[in-house]
Amino acid sequence: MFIARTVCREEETPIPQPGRNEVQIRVQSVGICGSDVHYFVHGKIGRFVVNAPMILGHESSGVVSALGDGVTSLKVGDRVAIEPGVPCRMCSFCKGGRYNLCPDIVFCATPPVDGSLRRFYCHAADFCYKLPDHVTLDEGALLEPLAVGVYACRRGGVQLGSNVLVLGSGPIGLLSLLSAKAMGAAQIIVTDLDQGRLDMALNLGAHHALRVDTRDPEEMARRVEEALGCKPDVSVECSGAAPSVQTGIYATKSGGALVLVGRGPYSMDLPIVNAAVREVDIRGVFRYANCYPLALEMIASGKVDAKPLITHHFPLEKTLDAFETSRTGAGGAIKVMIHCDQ
Ligand code: NAD
Ligand code: 572
Ligand code: ZN
Repeated sequence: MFIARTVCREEETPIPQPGRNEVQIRVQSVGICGSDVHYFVHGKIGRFVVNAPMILGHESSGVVSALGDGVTSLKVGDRVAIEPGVPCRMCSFCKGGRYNLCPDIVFCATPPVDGSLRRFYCHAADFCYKLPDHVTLDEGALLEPLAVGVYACRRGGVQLGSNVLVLGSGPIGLLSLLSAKAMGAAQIIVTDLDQGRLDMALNLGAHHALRVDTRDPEEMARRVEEALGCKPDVSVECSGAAPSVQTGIYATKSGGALVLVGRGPYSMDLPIVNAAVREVDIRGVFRYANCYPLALEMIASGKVDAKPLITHHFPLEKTLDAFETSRTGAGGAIKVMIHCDQ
């Protein structure tokens, strides 16, 4: 039997020194992700079990404070966003450009790998992205979940004129919405159980918002079609709830795509024949690859304003309060940001 015995503690550790091709970063902003909260509360996600003390945090930005041997792309003082997964660079997935599928990827705050919720952290220089002066460190941290949204839209083939359904309006659904808008979607409709999250989606530019008040996925799909005036070309599932995935299948236009971002039960009952006979492609999403540059460009150009997602700020010393706020959603919390250098 697994018994979660989670404790949170502040610990003094030696300041890490950068290895070859690494930079040392004075960490500034760290967003709390649902997975951080899940590891904290439950001590595991699927087969990834926290068996030893682990530093959380993978949505981070900071200022370069030292260079390891061989680093020429960055200098001390550069403000950077940190892409948290560093792959092996050698396997067929890495060489084929799908490095998110690298079996040897080292990803921050996925056990047993420590994350970046700390004052100093060392990372591969080529997975750090220099921020232009007008892009804030908070926005730098938001590039991580935005990269998930960008990748989800790419996997779904969102393009100019697409009609898009986003199921679930948490941070990932909202950033998928913003990505789809930036990629030229014509109409975007969102769903959620929570009216506060739907209101946020409407403020961010969703054209329609549907509150899920029935467990009948075919009824939800009918409401989506009625609101849009057609079935969506692309559906991006960002809740992981089985009824929502079912809605995604029924709602998507024949020949369209349903992208599975949300993580729910390992196995679920789905109307798979409905998808098959209407050639609705069901596509998985595992984090992202090659999406930081576009996510940064979207922010730097002003095409995407993700700042309204940040609802709460805490200093590092108040990390426990920050996690509690994120866990409970108190005060309408969406993205909670921790500041490590205040
Ligand atoms: P979140 O829990 O904040 O948001 C999920 C939202 O879905 C909530 O607002 C909730 O009210 C809503 N929801 C729940 N049941 C619903 C239903 N039946 N219909 C519609 N909406 C419903 O989580 P998040 O941080 O936005 O992440 C979303 C999901 O994406 C999580 O499952 C997370 O694990 C997953 N995720 C996956 C990847 C990946 O690589 N595939 C990356 C990041 C996050
Ligand atoms: O930002 C990366 C990220 N990935 C998430 C969730 C939250 N944030 N994923 C869902 C969980 N999986 S996993 O494979 N795993 C625990 C490693 O089940 C990774 C992607
Ligand atoms: Zn995450």
